[in-house]
Amino acid sequence: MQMTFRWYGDDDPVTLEKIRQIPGVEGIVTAVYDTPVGEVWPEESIAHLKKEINDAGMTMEVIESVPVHEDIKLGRGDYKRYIENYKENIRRLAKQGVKTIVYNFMPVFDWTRSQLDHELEDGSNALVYYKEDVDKLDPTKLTLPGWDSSYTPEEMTELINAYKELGEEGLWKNLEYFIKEIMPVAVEEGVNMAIHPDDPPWPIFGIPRIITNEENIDRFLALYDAPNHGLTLCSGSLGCAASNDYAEMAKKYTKMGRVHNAHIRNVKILDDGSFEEAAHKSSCGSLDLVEILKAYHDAGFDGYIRPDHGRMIWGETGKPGYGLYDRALGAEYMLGIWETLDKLDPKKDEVVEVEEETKA
Ligand SMILES: [Mn+2]
Repeated sequence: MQMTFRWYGDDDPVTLEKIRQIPGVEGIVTAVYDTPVGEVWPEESIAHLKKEINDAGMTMEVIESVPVHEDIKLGRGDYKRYIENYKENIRRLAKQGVKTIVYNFMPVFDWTRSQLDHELEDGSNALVYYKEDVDKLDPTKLTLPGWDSSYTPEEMTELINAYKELGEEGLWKNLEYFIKEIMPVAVEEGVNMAIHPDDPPWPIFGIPRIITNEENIDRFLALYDAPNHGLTLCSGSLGCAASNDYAEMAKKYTKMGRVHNAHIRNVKILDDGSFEEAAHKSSCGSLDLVEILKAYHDAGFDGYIRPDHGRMIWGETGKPGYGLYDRALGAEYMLGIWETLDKLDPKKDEVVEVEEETKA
């Protein structure tokens, strides 16, 4: 397991110098943010990012995300050119030592929340999703950090209608086409592709969402038979639906060798299915982090892991979900659980004893 931390580049107030002071964080998860979606990332930009990160004493083996253009998801317009560009990005990233690329196949809207600074009982702020509030939102006039805000309300209406018409099966068809195009390149380059589940894992605004539960993840993995075709298993996304048993999924897909990247965070599911993002500690939310990390540990997980979102605490301001302090606490909590699991693992002792006997 390698502990990593997301960093939004030179504009991120959470600097690499600060991240390197979090004990146990070895890798940075980042992306080239100034190239329009669908275009090829300049090699100099990738090399520059890598150099900055390496100079700060950390690795750049995970890229999150190389976004998938809406034309690819809709199978229209310039989708063939965008897929060729995508393949070129895989090649260029592989050349700089990138091992895992995160992407998602969520139509139009990336992660969705009804409020980004909801005050919790302890005075900290967290992102929340209250179903009642989301139902009242007008998706054509809505914008959240990380979303493409370049659409006019008219363009947004057209896009939403196109997805409604495409439907779930149409979206599956376009995902399958995309996977069959890019995976041979990823396999050749030795890169793991790790799809991020939809957040939240249910359809919003009448638009289909498909990477939402075990049945659909099974269907997704069956699209291409190679270990490189895998997952970013995010507890903060899949864990929002009480019907998803995240620890079970972690165990199952790790044993299959398909979890290349794990996003871990707690979430408090409310009675009506709404949810609040919570501190990592098990008692703060609906997920049992010890059970989850034990599932990964016992299945022999050797991929990348990172704290997902964090709350804003101690007066910190900045990018919602991506402050320094609460994510650092999350990383330490997880590393503490992992170290305990390692030390209490009876299998570890067996290995050590065998080694000692061989030496003697
Ligand atoms: Mn995530």
